[in-house]
Amino acid sequence: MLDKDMTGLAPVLQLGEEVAAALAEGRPVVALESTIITHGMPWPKNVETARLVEADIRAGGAVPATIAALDGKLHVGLADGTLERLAQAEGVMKCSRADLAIALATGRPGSTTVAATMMAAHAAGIAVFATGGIGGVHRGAETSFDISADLDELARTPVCVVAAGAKALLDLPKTLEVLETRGVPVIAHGQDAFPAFWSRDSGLAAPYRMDTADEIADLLELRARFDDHGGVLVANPVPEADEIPPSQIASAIEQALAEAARRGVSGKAVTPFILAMIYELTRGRSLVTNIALVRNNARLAAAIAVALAGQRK
Ligand code: PSU
Ligand code: MN
Repeated sequence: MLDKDMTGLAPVLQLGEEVAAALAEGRPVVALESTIITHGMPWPKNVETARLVEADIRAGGAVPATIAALDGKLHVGLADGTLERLAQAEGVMKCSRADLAIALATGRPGSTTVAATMMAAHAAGIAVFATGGIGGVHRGAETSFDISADLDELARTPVCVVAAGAKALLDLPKTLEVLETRGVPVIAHGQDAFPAFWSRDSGLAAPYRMDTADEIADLLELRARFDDHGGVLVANPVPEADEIPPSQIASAIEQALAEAARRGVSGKAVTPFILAMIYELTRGRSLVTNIALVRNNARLAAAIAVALAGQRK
């Protein structure tokens, strides 16, 4: 058994100065993940995007808090030089719930997935988090059992995740089923359909729709009154000008999935492998769309964080 004094995260949490000040004063903060930087995009677009996303959050009136495990500390808010080193580093651990404490205990550099970013954000007192897409139920999960830990984290950790839905390389109907079973409200922003990352419409209806950041903030405020309430998924469609219609991305997805299966790619390596292959197959177009949708999510997350901070005054 651990001594009770050993159980708090405070000794390993390292808040950036700006983040610490904003949290202390009740000003809006938006958490950002780092797996998208280390495993989701190629250098140097990854660091360029991370900087643009941080700037978008600032322009929206909130403070960005990019999260990563470095030198045994859980950093919440990275200095620009640290962000750049992380973006170029080799051998960074992709940390989901199972891995985060291992990275911290061993001192290895670790980037955080949606699941681990939610854990860190909650520990730091941050209620809103922007990312690209969440992990979900993989196609063939009925035999592989490959279901992202992001879904369980959404069920248990009270953080609002703003994402462009989930990728069509996942099994989206099963992903929505699991979210419902685990009690996660899924809200499409500004449309009825659940978005599919590069495409605005997955062909599936989202369970709920809300059109403004204020409405979403009201929901978060009310939900927080229940004990053991978990997270909320806000599914924000990619802007029309940047979308890749389903018909144009489908063959790249099929080819990437087939190649992953042929090479026996499994576990944590699946999502990064498929993303990199789709980037090649679309000759970079998937990345342009990915950048646009993350920035769009950052703007909405900032607006939600601002509305939430206004309510709590
Ligand atoms: N989707 C993306 N880009 C990403 C990821 C998902 O478009 O970089 C990352 C996120 O960090 C997400 C993780 O939490 O992949 C899910 O991985 P897994 O399926 O292994 O849980
Ligand atoms: Mn998986």
